Amino acid sequence: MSGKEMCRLINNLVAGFKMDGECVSSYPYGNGLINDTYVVEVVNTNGAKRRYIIQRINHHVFSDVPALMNNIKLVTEYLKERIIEEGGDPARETLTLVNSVWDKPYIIYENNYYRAYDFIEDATTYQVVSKAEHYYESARAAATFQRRLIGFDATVLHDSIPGFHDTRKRFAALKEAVLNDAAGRKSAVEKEISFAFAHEGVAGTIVDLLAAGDLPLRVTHNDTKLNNIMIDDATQKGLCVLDLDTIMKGSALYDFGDAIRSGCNPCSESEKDLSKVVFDKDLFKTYAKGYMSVMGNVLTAKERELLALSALIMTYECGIRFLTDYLNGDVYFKTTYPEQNIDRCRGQFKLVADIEASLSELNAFVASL
Ligand code: ADP
Ligand code: GN1
Ligand code: MG
Repeated sequence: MSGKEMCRLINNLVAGFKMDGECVSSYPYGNGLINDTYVVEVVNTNGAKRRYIIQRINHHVFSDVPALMNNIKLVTEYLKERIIEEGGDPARETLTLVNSVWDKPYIIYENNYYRAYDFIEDATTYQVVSKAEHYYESARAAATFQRRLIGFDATVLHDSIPGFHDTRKRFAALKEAVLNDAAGRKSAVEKEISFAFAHEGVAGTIVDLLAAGDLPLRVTHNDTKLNNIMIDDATQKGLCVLDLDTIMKGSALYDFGDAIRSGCNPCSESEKDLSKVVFDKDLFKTYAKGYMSVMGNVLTAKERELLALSALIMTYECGIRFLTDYLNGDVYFKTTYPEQNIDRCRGQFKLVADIEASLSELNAFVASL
């Protein structure tokens, strides 16, 4: 999109949302792999400036955007009540949707869906862990998010991506991608395909226990990677859990495992040099401590027992999703260069191997908490 086109788009969107003022600047923002995020700065008639987030929601990934937005509306309203009860700040500890001038939490404009949020100032989302304390605090924030939603009626939630963390279904999608070889890339990634097939055995673990009723269904976030958790710049505490598109019924293990997958890696997700991609056991322990300090007395014995294994499963699942997308020709995750999805897959598989080698130590640590 040219600068001029973007200006026109953003100006029209600002006029369509109940935003306090005229747009004076806007720019693309963040590192999300799914939606397009922009910051807009507006000035009101008194000259006061404030910022908002505007997002184009990826309607190829989310097939029913109105139902998805209703999930976000219900959950953020519920969270605000809990935060007020706890004496917290409802404007900073969860997202605040900006309604459209037609009183909807989204706008349809030129065949795309857009939503807007108040910009949460003076807080940061990190791409990699720079301080162990941040990671500890991010664990407490993700766990607090789960804890605050314990009383929320999960039956009202729409499944924004059915089977999102059904790892067995993800494996079936990989098998299909291998068969189709749509982008003609299969022969170059035989090693990764073999790794994925050799680990198929873990794919059913969580889903089967959920189906048997041996793990509880909870309201979960399902995308707790590090850059979806804001850390308050002033207090250095976990502040707000962002990116609420995938709130659905699920297992607490999905959120724990995904946070470990993304945080216990000193490198960016696309690091090519695998000698640098090393699973950080100390950070695992830091996160587990933070998470258990909030959720420890809520989790069942089975959930606690599977915390370390869930890290392996979620990392494996993410790896096979990147591999599937690579084979399909990069149709799902955003990429900035052609090999990026396979680089991401290799990074995740390196972490899987590391977690596998340390599993008994990680299990023993969780048991000691
Ligand atoms: P995606 O689904 O594409 O990952 P996110 O909702 O995670 O999109 O947003 C991308 C990034 O934008 C986040 O990682 C965060 O840095 C920033 N962001 C999102 N919402 C807000 C907000 N309300 N205030 C400040 N920053 C935000
Ligand atoms: C996507 O939206 P974002 O960038 O926070 C993806 C996650 C993956 C992650 C990998 C809806 O998360 O499931 O784990 O990329 N979100 C969706 O980085 O598919
Ligand atoms: Mg995100």
